[in-house]
Amino acid sequence: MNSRSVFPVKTLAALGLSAVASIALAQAPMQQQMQQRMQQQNQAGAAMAVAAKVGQVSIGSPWARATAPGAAVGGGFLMLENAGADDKLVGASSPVSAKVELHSMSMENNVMRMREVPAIDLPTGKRVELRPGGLHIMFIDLKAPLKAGESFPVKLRFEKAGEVEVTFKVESMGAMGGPAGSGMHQQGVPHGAAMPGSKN
Ligand SMILES: [Cu+2]
Repeated sequence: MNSRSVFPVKTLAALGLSAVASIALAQAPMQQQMQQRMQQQNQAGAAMAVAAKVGQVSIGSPWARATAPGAAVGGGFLMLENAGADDKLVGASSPVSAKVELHSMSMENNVMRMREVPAIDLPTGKRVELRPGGLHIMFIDLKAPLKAGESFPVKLRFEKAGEVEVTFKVESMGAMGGPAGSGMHQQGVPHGAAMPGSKN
């Protein structure tokens, strides 16, 4: 994954955050490790288990993390592969929550912060991974807790490829997803709030 898809430059500029984000990126070893691992995975070219396809965009391993009783928000993750012309994930909706947003997560002053992004770039021929600690789908104002073992539908909307409904499987609260899940146990970040960064 390249840095452009992790931190869409246009988005950051629009928010007036480019300088802050650049500094945070340079000073965030955790973020660098995650990017290196993602690059390794892409280079390895491991086949993605395709859960759904719309146009030239394939969706792999959609999952969400279980939430505690009373939690207002939950995180959703998946992989996207775009075999067509450049496209973008521009939105999502689901019956499990009042609202669904696309979020990025980054280190700022040694604090993990997440914020809404208007779109997630899907460059042609690239795999983009939404995962804990990085880009993710955020279910806001959950109507009920997400329980491990259950699944629920999410409609994804792409700028060019259009809409597709995908089934998200709910994994345990500590799940990092995928065989290469990092040792970073970071969960339950309140929406719009900050949490301490790595303890090293
Ligand atoms: Cu979020």
